[in-house]
Amino acid sequence: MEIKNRIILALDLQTIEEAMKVAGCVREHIDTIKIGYPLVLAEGLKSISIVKEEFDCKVIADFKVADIPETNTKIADLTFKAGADALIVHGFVGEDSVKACVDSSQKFDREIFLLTEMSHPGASRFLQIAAEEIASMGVDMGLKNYVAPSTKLNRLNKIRSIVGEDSFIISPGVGVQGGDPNQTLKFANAIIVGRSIYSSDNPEKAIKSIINDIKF
Ligand code: O7M
Repeated sequence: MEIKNRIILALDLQTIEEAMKVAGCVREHIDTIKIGYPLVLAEGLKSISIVKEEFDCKVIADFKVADIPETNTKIADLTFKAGADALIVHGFVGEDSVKACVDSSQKFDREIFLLTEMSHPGASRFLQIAAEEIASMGVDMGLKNYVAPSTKLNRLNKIRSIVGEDSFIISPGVGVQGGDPNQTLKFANAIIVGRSIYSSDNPEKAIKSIINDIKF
């Protein structure tokens, strides 16, 4: 996936009006938006098509899908039917559950991202232990898109070494959670940024400052 300025906006607002306002402020600088539960639970799945139509952008649906295969299929089918270009899927649930989402993505000619390890401190207790095996499972399944944390660079580096240089890693945790854009982009293809942009008094200034800091 090509991502303008290597930045994905995490649009974790809870009204479509606020979401459109923030995305409108930064529209010149991005072409990929991540929409997750905060906006979709507040405003519905239609948020995906509303954002796509207004900003002519790619939408990654962050539903961290983690259920049995049959339920995953339903979730993925609904998400792709709603217009999402890609869906984020948890890896810890195992190959059959992930495959259900892969099959759905292929049916709709869309993509999935496999979530290997998470950025928050609590993830170190359970998910970190499984993360390398999750990444290896993704490789065995032929997957090319991954999510790995910017807040734990040694872990991000490790995941990169497992999935290989030709895989595409997107990395959350930059900014408020402590991750650094340049350090992260040594190992990841793109960063995911939410609050540093949407909670700023001036979202456009905030994104420009991140872009200026990134040494391409
Ligand atoms: O920049 P923030 O901290 O305001 O937002 C980060 C976004 O990335 C937010 O939408 C989180 O839900 C998401 N995220 C993480 O912060 N950590 C993770 O490990 C994984 C994700 C994510 O996007 O998962 C796919």
